[in-house]
Amino acid sequence: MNPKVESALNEQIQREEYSSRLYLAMAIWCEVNGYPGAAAFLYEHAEEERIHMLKLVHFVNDRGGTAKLMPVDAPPSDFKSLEEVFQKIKKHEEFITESINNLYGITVEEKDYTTGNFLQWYITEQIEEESLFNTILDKIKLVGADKAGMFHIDKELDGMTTGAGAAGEGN
Ligand code: OFO
Repeated sequence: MNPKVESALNEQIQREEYSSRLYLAMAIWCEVNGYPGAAAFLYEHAEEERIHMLKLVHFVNDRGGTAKLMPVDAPPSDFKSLEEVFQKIKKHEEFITESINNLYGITVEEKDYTTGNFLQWYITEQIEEESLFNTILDKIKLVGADKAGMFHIDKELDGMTTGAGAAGEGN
């Protein structure tokens, strides 16, 4: 595998791992601050980011490279509000989009069209994620400080989970 592409893919593996930890930290905050629906949604999203990471790991290994795990920073664990949580998610996803685009740019420079083709999935995924988080953030902003509205949004977020990444309850 092209060493420049391999190293850029490994950096992306680190970013996806960080994304997973960031959303896990946010899920924990939501769970202990009275937003069980948002918590379930974010626990599940943390799992999705782990899948994004694993897809990259397998791709690197299958193409003759070696996936490398790098140190991952501790994510923030305290937030002022649910709005701040989703604002930070939006910003983070914009950063990830930029990072995927840069990665794609490297594959073009290096004429590694196989990896470029593989990255199309991530490019599409980022469009979907940015749109999803923008929608959620718009709703949160609309509701503002209204407790009943916020309760409703939390329920709605709960309804958006599939149950695959649920926290699990009891034993
Ligand atoms: Fe949220 O898409 Fe991967 O990082």
